Amino acid sequence: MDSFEWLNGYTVGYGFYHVDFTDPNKPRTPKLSAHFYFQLMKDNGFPITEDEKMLYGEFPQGFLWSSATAAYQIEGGWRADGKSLSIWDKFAHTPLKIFNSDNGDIACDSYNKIDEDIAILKQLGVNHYRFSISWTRVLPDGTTNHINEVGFRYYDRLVNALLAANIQPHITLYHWDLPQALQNVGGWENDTIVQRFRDYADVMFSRLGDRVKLWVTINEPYNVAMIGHGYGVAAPGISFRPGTLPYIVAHNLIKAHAEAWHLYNDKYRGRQNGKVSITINSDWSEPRNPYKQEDIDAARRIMQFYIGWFAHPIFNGDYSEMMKTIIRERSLAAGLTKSRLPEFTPEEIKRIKGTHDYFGFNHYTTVLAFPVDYGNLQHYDADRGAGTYVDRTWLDSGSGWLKVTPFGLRRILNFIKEEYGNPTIIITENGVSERGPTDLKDSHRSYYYEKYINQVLKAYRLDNVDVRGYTAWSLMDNLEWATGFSERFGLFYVNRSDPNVPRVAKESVSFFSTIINCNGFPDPASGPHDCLKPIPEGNSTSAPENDNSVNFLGLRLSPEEAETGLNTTFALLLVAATGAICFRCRKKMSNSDKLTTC
Ligand code: PNW
Repeated sequence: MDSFEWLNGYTVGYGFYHVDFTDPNKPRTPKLSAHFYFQLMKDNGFPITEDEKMLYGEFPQGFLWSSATAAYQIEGGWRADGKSLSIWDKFAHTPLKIFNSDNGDIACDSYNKIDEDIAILKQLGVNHYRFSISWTRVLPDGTTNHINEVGFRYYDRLVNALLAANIQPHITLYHWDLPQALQNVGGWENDTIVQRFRDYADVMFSRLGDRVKLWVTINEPYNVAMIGHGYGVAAPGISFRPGTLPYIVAHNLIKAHAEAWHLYNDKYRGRQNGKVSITINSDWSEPRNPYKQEDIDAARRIMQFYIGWFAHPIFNGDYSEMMKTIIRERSLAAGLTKSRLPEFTPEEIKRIKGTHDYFGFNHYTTVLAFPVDYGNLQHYDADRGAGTYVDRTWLDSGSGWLKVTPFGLRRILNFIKEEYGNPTIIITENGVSERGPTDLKDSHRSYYYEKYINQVLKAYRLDNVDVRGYTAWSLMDNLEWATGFSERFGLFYVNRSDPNVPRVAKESVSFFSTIINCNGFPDPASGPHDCLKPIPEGNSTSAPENDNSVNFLGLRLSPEEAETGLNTTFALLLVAATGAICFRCRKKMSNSDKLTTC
């Protein structure tokens, strides 16, 4: 237990038990390490845990393998061909907002590099590609008053090129780059945004929906509401009403998503037969001390205020009772006349509930939760009443907020299954960053993907979570928002000092593409497995579910090509084999081997 530590007195505690020296009874409370040591003694050592064990096995047929990017982070061409400015163009050109004064003016120049981007997707072997549309490239003033045909053509060509490469597009309509013209009239705070977003979605569904079957309306509404309008470290950079504005913004984001989904459902689904949903991000939150009820409650509050803020209205109907009660009580206690959390009308609750065709989910890391009392501070963080920290033994990444915690992914997938009615889940982002000098030997990324994807496999096979797809963030190094180009999430390195902005594979590319090629983790005990062999560049064998191509000698061919190939090879084989068989059999027979080996 903590005790008198010589020259340091009672300021330093070495104990498994905390001792409260201010209390005359000197009560002892176990620290987490006491539980750990207890377990160690019980196990008499360090047996490998369930979390750490590797599970061998495959994902279901037709599993969606993808990689993701977002328009502002990769496209560049910030004023090309009639594109107007978004809130991120403005934010990035405001001094001191972005690390190193980086901006997305050129970024990875993807606006001029469709062929290069398709080439690296093929090299990776994905069957889907998730990217987003720059709203101001298509609708410069944010409204349908003027459609910028030249800007639209970029996406039209990109979609066609993807399909020609047998890669299905997965399009995000809103990945944070709101037209500045709409921000000038209040942006997400003004509820006219709901109709504006619906109009924009209408243009995109009508023009691309014949070829695009997977849509995300809004990426990470939590970040838009909280990081953009609460903490203010993302565009539009507002932070002076953290107790009200994020809730108003979130309310409009949810309504905008629901209207876009209904529009698709009513007007396009019959003809286009695609799937539309929202992508919600969340960390997994563990209690700091799993034996302490206050910490368990704090971890629960974090989940309800993070993933639940958006998932509850869309999957279960309305905000959770927890959010409604806490925010109402804290608002009234501060002398306000009503809750700072806006209310949905009964009609709105009904209209929003069920507006999903799958659960789009972004996940990176886990936090440890403990309760914090902020008095009557009117702030989202104070409403949540919890603080977070991380275990210092967790592996680091290039981003301060991201620790390598694979176990959390399986737990949060199970949480989604239990809490939101066992939805079909598509993981729309997961990945890890590095910073510092360029190093193509990114073993930390291969490690991250192996461990996280294996947890997805456990969720699917052992827990019956209906997970149908996995998307790696990101295809290439890109503008990591306020931290600029300093934090790099890419599978491909992008050399931005070369005018051609070439993409160069990091080592994790072949690692990830092998997982895709094997559709999981084949058991070495039943090997050797062909899928583990290195894939020749640009010769991926993965194919989407609805693709009618066939695997012929490790190549993806159309049935016609395969038939021609088969006939030719058969003829060649006949000629070659006649001699070879006779030769081998003669040889073996003379060695008195069994004939069956021939
Ligand atoms: C997501 N956090 O953002 C975004 O969808 C991507 O555009 C981004 O590049 C990627 O994750 C990596 O950051 C996040 O601080 C940004 O917890 C920040 C956080 C989480 C997600």
